[in-house]
Amino acid sequence: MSGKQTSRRGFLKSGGAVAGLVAAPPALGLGGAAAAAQGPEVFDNNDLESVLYGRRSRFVTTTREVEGRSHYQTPRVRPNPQRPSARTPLADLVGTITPTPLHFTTQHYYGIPDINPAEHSLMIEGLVDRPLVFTLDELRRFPFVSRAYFLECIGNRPNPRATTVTGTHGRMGCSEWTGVPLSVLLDEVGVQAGASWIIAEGADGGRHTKSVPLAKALDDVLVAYGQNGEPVRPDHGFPLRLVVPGFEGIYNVKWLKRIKLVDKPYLSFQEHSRFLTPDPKTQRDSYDFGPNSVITRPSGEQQLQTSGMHVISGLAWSGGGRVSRVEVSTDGGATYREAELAGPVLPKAHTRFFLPWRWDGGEAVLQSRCLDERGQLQPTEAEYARYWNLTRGQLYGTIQSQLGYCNWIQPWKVAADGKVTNGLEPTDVVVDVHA
Ligand SMILES: Nc1nc2c(c(=O)[nH]1)N[C@H]1C(S)=C(S)[C@@H](COP(=O)(O)O)O[C@H]1N2
Ligand SMILES: [Mo]
Repeated sequence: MSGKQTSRRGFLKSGGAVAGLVAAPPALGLGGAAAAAQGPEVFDNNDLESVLYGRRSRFVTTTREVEGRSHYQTPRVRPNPQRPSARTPLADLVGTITPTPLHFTTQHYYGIPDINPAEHSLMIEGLVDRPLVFTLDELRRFPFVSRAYFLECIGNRPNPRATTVTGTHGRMGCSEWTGVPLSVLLDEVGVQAGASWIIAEGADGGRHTKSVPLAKALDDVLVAYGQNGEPVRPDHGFPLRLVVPGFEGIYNVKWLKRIKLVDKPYLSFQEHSRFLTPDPKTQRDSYDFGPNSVITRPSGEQQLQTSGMHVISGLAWSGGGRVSRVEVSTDGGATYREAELAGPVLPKAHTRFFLPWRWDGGEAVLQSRCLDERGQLQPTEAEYARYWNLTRGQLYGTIQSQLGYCNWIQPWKVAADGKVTNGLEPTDVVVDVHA
């Protein structure tokens, strides 16, 4: 093992090693802790259980990260603390699709329902010609699409207190969703003149409800039954969920059971409880999320072992469509270079980028910025604050959902000893609510 390690480093030092690095990642749990940790037991890769339902190597131990308490002044709103939310371990992932068991999950109030798909149905009613109830079986008889879309909670925000990229951006994932375009079902029921919004409702105890503009519903919204090639898992809405590409996560109603066509948006509980703000200049709803990106490697708590060739890699995405360009800076934003986009660049989906980088062993500040196909450029923290006329205290002391989409740039600082830490200036108060 150490022999291999040494020879790989020798190879890297001798240069021209970028391809080697990509072809032979040391382990998915990059650097130190995760790579060193091992599963609790030795299991047999050849047993029937592994044949029937594949499992990962016992040397890969990455898990989701359970959400801690919100800021101490934030009242405990969840009566079901046994079922916390959890973040995606972004630093340990490669590519663009989030493995479903590692996809973040946000849970409001009532836990995960145990739904028998044979007894579940979707009702579409309200301002329609023919109210209809669709069983799962009936939905499977309609034309469908499979599309990769990111799903992100408004609770994601660069955070000076967070030590890892999971802490700053772990409330997101990207899946291939399969389902019936809502436009197809709306065609079936016949939308009446005067309808301009839909209300979507879930079957969880809290009856999670969200208003969605009809124009969006007719555009690219899906009634999804598949996620990454299998039925949507219970965490994520089994057996049916709404997928509202590029919009705030809260729109993506899980355990979807009812859609009502209405003539105006309704302020549901979820929409007023933590989403209203006294300042009319700040937005209540985040429709299309703006351009965003973050470096996942190297990122907080990772350790560069040696100077020389590295690859800086991360994710870029935008609710406004495709990522058109990602730029990476190694000097805290003084200069930027264009990164390469690895893999397909799909609208409203995570796009993996990388930039080969020769580390000279000195201090560096790594950060990325995304330009999307609408020409929108990801702002710095200072630009964001100036635009909304907010102090740094307000930027981090306000609940995320009351600020709007927090897409400013997240820098990572590399010290001379190779240790990577959060590059944002410290601040006194950080409110962190997983909305
Ligand atoms: N029925 C229902 N749908 C829901 C929620 C919920 O609590 N109940 N949470 C919403 C929020 S705030 C987010 S960010 C996403 C999270 O989806 P995920 O758990 O599949 O990652 O689901 C949304 N849909
Ligand atoms: Mo959310």
